[in-house]
Amino acid sequence: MAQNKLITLSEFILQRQAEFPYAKGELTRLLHHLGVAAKFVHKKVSKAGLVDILGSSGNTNVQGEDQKKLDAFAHLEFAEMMLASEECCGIASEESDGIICSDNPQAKGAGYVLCIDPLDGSSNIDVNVSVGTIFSIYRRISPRGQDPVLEDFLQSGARQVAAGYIIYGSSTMLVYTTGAGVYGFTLDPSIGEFCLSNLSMKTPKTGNIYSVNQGYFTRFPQGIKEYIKYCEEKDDATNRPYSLRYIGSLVADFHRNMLKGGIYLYPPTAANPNGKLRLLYECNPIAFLAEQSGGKASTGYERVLSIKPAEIHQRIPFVVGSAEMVTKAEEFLKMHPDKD
Ligand code: P6P
Repeated sequence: MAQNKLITLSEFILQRQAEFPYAKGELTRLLHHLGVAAKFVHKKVSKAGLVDILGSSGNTNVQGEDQKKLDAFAHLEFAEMMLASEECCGIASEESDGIICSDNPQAKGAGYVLCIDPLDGSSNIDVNVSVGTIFSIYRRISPRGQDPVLEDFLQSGARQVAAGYIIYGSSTMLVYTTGAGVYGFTLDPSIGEFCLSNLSMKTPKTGNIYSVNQGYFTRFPQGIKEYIKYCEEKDDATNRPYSLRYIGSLVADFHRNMLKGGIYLYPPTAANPNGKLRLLYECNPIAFLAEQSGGKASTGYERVLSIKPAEIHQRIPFVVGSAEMVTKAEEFLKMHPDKD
């Protein structure tokens, strides 16, 4: 029987290079460097309990959140590796207030910018629950040869040329899209390579899993409350009640729902009228993957990928997953408009 040929990430990207809109090898090198940085972060995450990398760094990040040591490590690892690739001229990171550029003239001449959440769900690190890196890549608008400008990062999500995540879970996987489907690679630590494991990932049209922080139920808009009640009601014809699965790590919840079918919701509350998740480096890349795998991503009212960002750390309400489930949630929000 033919041995299934092992296809590494680098080999796959090269094979598919012809499909990239700008097949000059630049995006190939960018994705390759991303994979290398992911291996370094994997190494630290996989033995976090054994090295002095757990716990708080003692700093708070620009979001005012406690910055974990591993957050800071992952941020530096990806920032240095991506700028060193000389294909990325600047980075917008959850862990940095402003844009990160390089003094290297080669990097200034690069054609891409990166938006990244270096380690999402980091509050889970100390309790050994899956965490993830989320990334989004755009072609720069500003001319090459100078530092990037804010406009390079404030492009709508529909203009992403690549996006994906690395999930550091029972195995470490890199999942990405360049707009021609979603592909998953599993890290084989014995050879240090990400190997193709999921060809053309598809989100089931519907499912019976809903992911939301039920503890905030009383603070949600009426339409979300009604949708959650709908998920909890018994109805054999529509396979309800659904199961509530909420890991507290967007990448882990999204990855499971993409494979099995399901919906993830991070709604607005009075205290956080735009929700918690960031548009540039959480919602847009996940929305690109969702749509490329046949799913759907909205704020509950509008398509995420159509939003023109106003600032790099902008937050939006987020509903993502199986297309029919997201549509149903949107219908409840329409039926129960928020009282002003
Ligand atoms: P809460 C992690 O901080 C994160 O950004 C997502 O990964 C996760 O789904 C969500 O926030 C958890 O937030 O408020 O429910 O603890």
